[in-house]
Amino acid sequence: MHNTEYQLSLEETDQFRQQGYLGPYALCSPEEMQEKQPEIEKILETDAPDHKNRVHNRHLDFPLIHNLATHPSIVTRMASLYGPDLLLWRTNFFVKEPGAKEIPWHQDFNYWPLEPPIIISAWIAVDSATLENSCLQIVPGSHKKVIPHVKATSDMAFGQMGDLNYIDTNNHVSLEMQPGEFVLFNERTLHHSEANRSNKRRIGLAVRVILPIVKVLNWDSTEHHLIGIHGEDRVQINERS
Ligand SMILES: O=C(O)CCC(=O)C(=O)O
Repeated sequence: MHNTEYQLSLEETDQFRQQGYLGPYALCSPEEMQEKQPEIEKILETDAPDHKNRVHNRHLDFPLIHNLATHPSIVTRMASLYGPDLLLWRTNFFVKEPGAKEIPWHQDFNYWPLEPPIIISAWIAVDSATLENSCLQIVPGSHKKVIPHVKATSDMAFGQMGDLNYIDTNNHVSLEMQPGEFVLFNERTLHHSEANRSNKRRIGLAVRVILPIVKVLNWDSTEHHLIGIHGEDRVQINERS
């Protein structure tokens, strides 16, 4: 059973429906996350068994990452929003060293092999994330509209970006976070981060969770699999033979 202390209020679930995001909330204290940073740095220096990219799916080989991704502070809140049955699909680190490029405005559903593309993400600050070192920024309410995505310009960190002709970022919110804090957002919430113009590294860990009705069309590797993190999978459409 997950701790009821993390269950969301009606006001919070309503905010998520209206704004497409919630938080920041604390997963652990800044000091506790700072204690974990050296191990996280080591993990990022080792090859991932399941995938050629070191920043992907390290919850599969490191309990520390699994425990962060499945912390009751995250999972109980996700269950308040999406119901009891939740599957962990992916994790990935966003490491932005000084000088790192802008991550363009985008909606996550555009990139992912999921049908239907229903995903709730938690983005956990490993380092402190401030305006100075390119914290996550989102547009409240943007999840109500699907934005076409086009080829990104060469100054961007992604190959595709939301078409700026359809995007109004005037009311964007900067999600500054202490280490150990996280936010929740959904697959259509427009978000981005500026180029890191500071001399401070900024690492975040994104946790992607799906519902059992979501079919995974493409796996990262043969070892990649879903992990039940709350409730049960009554549908089993992703059982791999
Ligand atoms: O870490 C960032 O700057 C971007 C994160 C992001 O795009 C995501 O979590 O989907």
